[in-house]
Amino acid sequence: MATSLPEDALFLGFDSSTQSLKATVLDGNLVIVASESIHFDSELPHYKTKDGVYRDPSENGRIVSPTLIWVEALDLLLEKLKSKVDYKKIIAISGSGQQHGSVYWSKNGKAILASLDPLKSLRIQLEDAFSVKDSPIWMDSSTTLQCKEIEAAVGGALELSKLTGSRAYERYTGPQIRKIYQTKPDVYNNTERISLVSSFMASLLIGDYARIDETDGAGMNLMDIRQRSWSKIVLEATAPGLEEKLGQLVPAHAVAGLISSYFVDRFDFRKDCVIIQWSGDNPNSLAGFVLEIILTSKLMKIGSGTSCLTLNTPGDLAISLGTSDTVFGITSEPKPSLEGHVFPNPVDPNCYMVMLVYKNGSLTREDVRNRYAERSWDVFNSYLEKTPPLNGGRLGFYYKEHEILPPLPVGFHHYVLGSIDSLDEAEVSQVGEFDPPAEVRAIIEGQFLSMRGHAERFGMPTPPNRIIATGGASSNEYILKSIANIFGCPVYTVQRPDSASLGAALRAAHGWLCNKEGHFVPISSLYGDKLDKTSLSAKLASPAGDENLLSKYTLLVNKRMQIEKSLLEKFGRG
Ligand code: ADP
Ligand code: XUL
Repeated sequence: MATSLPEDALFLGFDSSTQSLKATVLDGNLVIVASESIHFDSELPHYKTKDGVYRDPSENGRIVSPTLIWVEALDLLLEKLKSKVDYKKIIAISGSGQQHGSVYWSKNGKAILASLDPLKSLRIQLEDAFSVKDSPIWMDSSTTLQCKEIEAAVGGALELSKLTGSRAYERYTGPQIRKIYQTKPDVYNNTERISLVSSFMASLLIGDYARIDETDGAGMNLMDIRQRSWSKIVLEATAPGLEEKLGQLVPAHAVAGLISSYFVDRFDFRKDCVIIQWSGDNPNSLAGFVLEIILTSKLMKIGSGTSCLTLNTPGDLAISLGTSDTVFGITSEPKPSLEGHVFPNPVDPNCYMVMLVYKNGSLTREDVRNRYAERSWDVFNSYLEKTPPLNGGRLGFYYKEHEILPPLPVGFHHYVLGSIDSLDEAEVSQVGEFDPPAEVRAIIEGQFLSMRGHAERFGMPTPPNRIIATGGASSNEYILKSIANIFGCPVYTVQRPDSASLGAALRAAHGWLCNKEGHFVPISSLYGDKLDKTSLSAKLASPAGDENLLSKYTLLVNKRMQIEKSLLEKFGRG
């Protein structure tokens, strides 16, 4: 089908992430024309966040973010972006939010949203709009009790996973809501609506409560993954009267509403600019990933029901190296299990996305860099260069935060293998710290050996056809080289590491097109005859490592998984 995106139109995508709010603007040829960002700690210092969050010292594992920081960042970002972009040309906006985080609207939330004064800032006007000031976010791990209760109520962890796409996870919104209901029942009762970060930001833009989309909604442990509707049994196991507070679900490509008059009057947006449903950050990155696969393979059949870009071997994988590290791919036949997550694919109703998530991503790499590499990525990289692959049998487990996968508490564990020539039989001994260069290699190898081991266990392809890396750390070619060696495939990067706001801009264009046609159209329609014009295709960052090294890493993955098992037996949350 020929594309019908107007040549002179612009599409805006946001990414409300853990550490920043970012924006990417695409033109009608899907070429990036502008980008901008607000870094929370440095540009909104009055909130006193560290890495965009508050770690509560009085409660083990409680991690929240001030809801108003996201509100203030939106005004500020639009002010900054204004000099680069003619807002009158933007015909659709969408966005991405860190997944699982939740916002609790007070009883006057809807009225406040509907009567925003363009002469005043959003922050001043929204100060009384929330029943909970600080939003629980994905880094929180304080709801183990609630997870156990919800799993028990539906017949166990595997049953919950089959129903909702994931077993109960501390950061998931259902357990977080249950905790608020149990510990602060008055606050729960005084909450009119509960939004995800994604639907919250969309609510600001439409001046009304936006619905939750089916993809990000799957990150709550509340949605029936096959029916794509709230599951009565889990709702009941979570909190009373919850369905009313959640509103209805809609597909990610749906229109949330027209832009609110606040933005028309304050920033000069056009009145008919549509807001497409926001979704989670990983699903938005997946939208870019899907288009990348189309671009490379020229496979223009997505959405036909039979040509889902599946995870069958060989397949492509995406790795996002942001605050969290994630690995994800696409499947038509999801098999929810005790590990990993299944979400509806945000740009193809016939497919699903599957994903593994690590909490100890960029911030833990930064911690090792700060302690052993003079706080410098250059020094960190020089250490990676001067240490040999396999690190002389030194293996490290770095959990600066309670980890999601495997579920291990904060702690650092160092091991040395007796020999790297016969890895499968090598003795393992626990040791203290390594020298600084070996520490640097151990964290990088450790993170990606773990990712490979769990990806294989979850049924992801090995070796993958290729990996597309995104997120802040994907700008580091030395890290990408280690990934290519450990996974045994080439690693590609996209033009800009912020794949979530780019994916959101693509989804804005896709949602706009679906709305114009009056029905769902495959995202491949966006490209039509413009395949040669777009600058979005991925570039080779590192070729696959050599076969011999790959087979050694295969043995090392097994060794690491055995050690991990023993750590889980000793310290695991069970
Ligand atoms: P998020 O979207 O989750 O807020 P980003 O994708 O913006 O996060 O990534 C931010 C992270 O990128 C920082 O925490 C930083 O550690 C990491 N990063 C930036 N540059 C480099 C680099 N050269 N090497 C490794 N990591 C980097
Ligand atoms: C996904 C997850 C994180 C957040 C923040 O399940 O918890 O990746 O989306 O990026």
